[in-house]
Amino acid sequence: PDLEELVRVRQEFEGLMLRYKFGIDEMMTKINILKEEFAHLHAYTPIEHVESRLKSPESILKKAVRKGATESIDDLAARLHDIAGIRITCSFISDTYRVYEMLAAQHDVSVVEVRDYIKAPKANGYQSLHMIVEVPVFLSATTHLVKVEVQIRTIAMDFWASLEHKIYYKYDGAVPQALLDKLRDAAETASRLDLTMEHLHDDVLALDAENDTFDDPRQER
Ligand code: 0O2
Repeated sequence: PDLEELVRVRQEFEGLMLRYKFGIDEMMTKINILKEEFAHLHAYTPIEHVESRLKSPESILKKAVRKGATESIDDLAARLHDIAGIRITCSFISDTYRVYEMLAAQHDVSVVEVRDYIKAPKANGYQSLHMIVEVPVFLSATTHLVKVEVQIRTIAMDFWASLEHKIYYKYDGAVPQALLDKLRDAAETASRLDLTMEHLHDDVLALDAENDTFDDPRQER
């Protein structure tokens, strides 16, 4: 391609990345509003921690090549759903679904796809609730529906996923079987811990309901 073409493609790509950043900004505002409202209304928030990331151009290109989405920038945007990513960490499994429902219910958020790796964990043990949403971004002259991947998981699932991710990259995908087996075991341990914590939390709520002391938003359902 000639220089003019390169400049044009670069500008188009930068525009695309900016729209994804705005998509993240819109979703982060929504999530932070929910978090703050919970803190204001209740003694308890289902959202522990939120982080966001814009996929790097290098990772976008790698994934685009892997998926064969290299025709055009529009092709890339249509086929890669996780250029804009948000990760929400919750204390309990029930909270992950609660947060999912609160986001899905917003009028300007449309859920494009859901992958429930909590109900059906991946073969390696990975657990998380993924939703791809489309959110409108209003620019000076145009409006864009921007896709954002929201991953919702518990603290235990997040702990497991971040270590697995590091190990995966350290071995460039070729992780020794012994480590894969240990990771699977660790995923089961994390899953058991989640269930134990959920039951414990339910017990505390039940006791508090008897004493009428704890303000539990889940009881409003
Ligand atoms: P990174 O480095 O986080 O950006 P597809 O092949 O398109 O059908 P895709 O796009 O991989 O599926 O979607 P999926 O399965 O919903 O996974 C998207 C993201 O979820 C990944 O992005 C990871 O962030 C996370 N993820 C999925 N599987 C695993 C896993 O086994 N371990 C960990 N640690 N994270 C996982 P990227 O682009 O792969 O990675």
